[in-house]
Amino acid sequence: MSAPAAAPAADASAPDQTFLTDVLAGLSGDPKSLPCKYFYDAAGSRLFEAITALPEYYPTRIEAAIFRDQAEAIARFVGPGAVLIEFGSGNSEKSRVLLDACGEYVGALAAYVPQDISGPFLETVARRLRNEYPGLPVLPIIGDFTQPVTLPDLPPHRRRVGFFPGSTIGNFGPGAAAKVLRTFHDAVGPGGGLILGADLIKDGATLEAAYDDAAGVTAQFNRNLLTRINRELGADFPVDRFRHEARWNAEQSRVEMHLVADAPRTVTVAGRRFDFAEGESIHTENSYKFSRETLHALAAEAGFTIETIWTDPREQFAVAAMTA
Ligand code: AVJ
Repeated sequence: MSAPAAAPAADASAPDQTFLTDVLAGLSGDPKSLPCKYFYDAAGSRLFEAITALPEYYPTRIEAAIFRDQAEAIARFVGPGAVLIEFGSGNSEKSRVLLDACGEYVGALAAYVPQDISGPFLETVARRLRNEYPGLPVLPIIGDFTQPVTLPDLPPHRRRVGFFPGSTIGNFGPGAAAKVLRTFHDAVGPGGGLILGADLIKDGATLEAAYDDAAGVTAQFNRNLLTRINRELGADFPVDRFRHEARWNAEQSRVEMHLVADAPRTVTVAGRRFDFAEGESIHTENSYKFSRETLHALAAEAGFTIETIWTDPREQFAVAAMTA
C-alpha cells in the first residue's frame, strides 16, 4: 500500500459515516464531484501501483531518476545528523534513496520519522527498515498530513527535514496546497527543510495520456471509486456506464479526471436518488501541475524559501529543496 493520498480526519468509530457524508455532499453539488482521497482502498492502492509502471505515467519514474541522479546533492541539503520526516510515507520506498545517500555522503541521520494513516502497516515498514538500516532510529507516527503534526520524542537540536514526494501536493488546489505546506513548515521549524516532488506543466497530449493510458488501468482506477461506493455505501452505480475521461485544464494548470454518464441515469446512494443527464460528469480528481514560478510562489506562501529545484533533462518533473 503506497497510496499517497490523505485520509479524512475520520472519527475512527464511524469511518463509513464520513465517507457517506462526503459522497452525498459531492453528488449533491453542481457540478457533481467526489473526493479523490477515497480512491485508495485495497483495490485502488493496487491499481495505483500498476499506474506507476505504465509507459504513459512518467511522474514516478522520472522522480526516481532525479532522486538517483541528485542523491549526493539531496543528501547535502538534508545535512549530517538531521531528522528526516516523510509525510504520507506508505511503504517508505522513496526514502530509501535518501537514507542510502545520507549514509554514503554526509553521515548517518539522527532519525527517520515515517508518518502514515495506517498504523499496522507503519509498524511493518518500520520493522523492516530497522533491520535494513541498523543504528538508524525509525520513529513512526500515525497521522493524516492535512492535520497538524505531533512529532515523537526526537533527539534535541537537530535539523528537521520534511519529505513529500510523488506530486501528491498536486491533488490540492492552490489555497489548500499552501495550507498543507504550512503544516510541514510548522513541523520542521525555523531552519528546517522540505524536499517536495512536483509534476511540471507540459504539453496537453502528454498530460492527458498519463491519465488516460492505452491499457485502461487509470480508467479502472477511476471507476473503482464507484465500485467502492456501491459496496461500502449500498449504492447502485452501473459502473461500466460511466466513461473515464482525463482533461487538461490549461487555465487552471490541472489534469481533471471525470466519470461521464453514457445516458440519462438515476443512481441511489443510501436511499437518496441522484439524477444524471446524458454526458453529465462526476469530477473525481484534480492533479495540479507546476512551473518554477508557481513552485516559488507556493513555497513562499507557506513560509519557505526554495534553495534548489532539480529536474530531469526534459524538465518534466521537479524536486524542490526549500528552507523554513
Ligand atoms: C498520487 C496524486 C500524484 O495525480 O498523478 C494517478 C494520482 N491519478 N493517476 C497523480 C493519479 C491518476 C497521482 N498522485
